[in-house]
Amino acid sequence: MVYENLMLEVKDSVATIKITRPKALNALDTATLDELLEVEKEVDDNDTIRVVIVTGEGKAFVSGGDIREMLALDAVSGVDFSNKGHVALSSLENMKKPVIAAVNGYALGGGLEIALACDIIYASEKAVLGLPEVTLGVVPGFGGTQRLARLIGPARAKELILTGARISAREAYDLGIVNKVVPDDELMNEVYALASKIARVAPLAVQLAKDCINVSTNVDIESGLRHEAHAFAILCGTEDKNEGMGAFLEKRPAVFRGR
Ligand code: DAK
Repeated sequence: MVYENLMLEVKDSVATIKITRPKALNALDTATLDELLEVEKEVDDNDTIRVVIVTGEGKAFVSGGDIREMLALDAVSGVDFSNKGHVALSSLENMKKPVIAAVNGYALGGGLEIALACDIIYASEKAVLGLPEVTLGVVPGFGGTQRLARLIGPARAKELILTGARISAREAYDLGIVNKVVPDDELMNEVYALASKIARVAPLAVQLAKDCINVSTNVDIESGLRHEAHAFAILCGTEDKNEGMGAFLEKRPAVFRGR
């Protein structure tokens, strides 16, 4: 598949999706949301890929929803735009494979919302993050009010969202939004190192561990524990579980095949 507003690179079982719409600092218009949904499917369906990285080209990760396009929306086209955004970001959050956001620069509005739908966020020390939608007369519409409040608690989420403040990567780290802040020129190396670590362990176990943690944010503890038990039981039926435990006992490195 050929994309106009993003690039897909696959290397050593790690896929990198780079959003490349420099004329609007990688802002999300309808065409980019469509492509994002397509590439998510392509990557999730490809069994050779174990880990996914999402990043942006140039000085922005993603500068938000496309303000020019949103200004022109009416009630009917607004529903389409809104649905596309929700589908693309929910699908990102629910990808089987783990997704790392490499926040290389501005991650504002829909940009931060994309990062929040990823599993782990590493940020350049130059990155600027925020949900400035109230400064434009709207609310975060791609899940930001829900995901940020669950991640850092309602009071801290309200302080950010109700002011529309832009914060540094270090402040985002202190709030618990970002996992790690790294020097700008080391961001991709650090992210690849993390991706490689995850790519080396049992892929089905990684996928189900991600799924269990995602479920944990939406259900009571008893339901979550039942889900975890089922995941464990499924993994007991895999070749990788026999390989992992067998390799440990035979004192050799395990070779996981995702079966
Ligand atoms: N949309 C469209 N164009 C954008 C853009 C954006 N979000 N951000 C930047 N650009 C364009 C600029 O207009 C400019 O275009 P030209 O003038 O060259 O044609 C070009 O990118 C370069 O931008 P600047 O000249 O402004 O570059 P600077 O380095 O000076 O500043 C900046 C960078 C990122 C600080 C600044 O561009 C900026 O503040 N951008 C806007 C950031 C922002 O407010 N983002 C939040 C957007 S609102 C919903 C779903 C989603 C949403 C809402 C509802 N529903 C489901 C209902 C989401 C809303 C948002 O994300």
